Amino acid sequence: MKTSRSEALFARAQALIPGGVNSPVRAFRSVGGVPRFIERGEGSRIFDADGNSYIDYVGSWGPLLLGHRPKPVMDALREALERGTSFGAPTEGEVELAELISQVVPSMEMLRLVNSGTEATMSALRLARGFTGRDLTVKFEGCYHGHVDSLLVKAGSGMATLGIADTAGVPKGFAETTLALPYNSISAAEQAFAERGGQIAAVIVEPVVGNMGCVPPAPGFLEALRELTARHSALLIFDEVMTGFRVALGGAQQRFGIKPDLTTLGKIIGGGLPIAAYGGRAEIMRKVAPLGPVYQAGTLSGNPLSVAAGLATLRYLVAHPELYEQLEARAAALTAWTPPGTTINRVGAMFTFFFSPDPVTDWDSAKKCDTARFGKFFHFMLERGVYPAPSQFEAAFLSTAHSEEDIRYTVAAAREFFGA
Ligand code: KE4
Repeated sequence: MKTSRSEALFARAQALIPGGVNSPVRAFRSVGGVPRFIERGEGSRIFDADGNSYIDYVGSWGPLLLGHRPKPVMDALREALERGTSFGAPTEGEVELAELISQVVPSMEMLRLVNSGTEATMSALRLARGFTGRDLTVKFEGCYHGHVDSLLVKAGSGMATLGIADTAGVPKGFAETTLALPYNSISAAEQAFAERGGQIAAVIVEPVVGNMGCVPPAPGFLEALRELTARHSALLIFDEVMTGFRVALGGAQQRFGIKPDLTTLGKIIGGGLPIAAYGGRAEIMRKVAPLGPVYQAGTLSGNPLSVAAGLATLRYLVAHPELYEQLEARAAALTAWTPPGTTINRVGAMFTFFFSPDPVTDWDSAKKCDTARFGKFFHFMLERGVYPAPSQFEAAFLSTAHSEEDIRYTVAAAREFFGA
């Protein structure tokens, strides 16, 4: 496969941009090789600077549930561009998008639009602290909620010991406001609340994890978090930036029947443009400026282009609920065969092939994967025009644009790898 243009572009990029990329996972560091510089996308495919085409299972890391350049979104953007790009003032589209999100995710009685998932989770945490008057946050190892200072932590030694910064640049004091617990461990959550319940402002959780690879909640786990937070007057925050509108129209909270106090959304609600949201019980959201004492702001929050793309995407999904059955069926077909020595986790149209023969239910079991063998699999598939997520610890995503032929071709290539 010719990659000379990607190689040349990568060399130029690295001269000015750290790692040559604007987000670390794109650098292929864990799988090696040269990242492909993508020129365009169409439907289920992306096309790189050397003219190679790939069946795309990254989908911009989740936003492109309708595939690349879906007509409703392209038409809405062209129409919005005729009216301008940004006004720094309220617009009708923001009201319509807020109404639509609240209609589909009824736990979000009120919500605020922001520009990235990180902004959404950072704002939700600040709001939870402002509402409860408490400082501590509980998160789970292997979950990622954006590059929020206090959330870039790893677990302390004991179950309920305070977090330790997992990156340079985060003050010890920030890291120590977070408890990092094992995902799917009800006992660890119970112990943390037994020891520090009165100090915990919120539990933030990926209700289906995408960021250690796809890991579903164990039966009873989310229910236990709901009961524990309610009992201790802490807030339950569902980070549905990835699962929102993906694992069901109403997200994981609809699929699993749990009502969180706050929810963060992103990715799909922007149809590929920068947008995210946080929202929940009106009583809590009324604490947000200018109504209340918790400050949060953003120059391009609710900007007309992102809102137009988001509205077009969500209106299409609401009008075509049958797409979720199609996604379920095709994702099931893609993951029907479990290659030897691997474990497949899937919820709806997000999934991961783990290179481990054992179940993957949390970060401890995920990190046992043979990442070197994953890297070989990744490049084997890339050479055959299939673009998986370039890391064992990321979810892969199916879109409504992926055809049955795409699925057949992908499975055949994977069988060839394992056969070989
Ligand atoms: P952003 O700030 O990247 O828009 O969203 C952060 C975020 C928050 N919550 C969840 C559950 C997320 O999955 C993310 C971002 N997801 C990663 C994919 N692992 C984005 C890819 C990247 O970092 O480039």
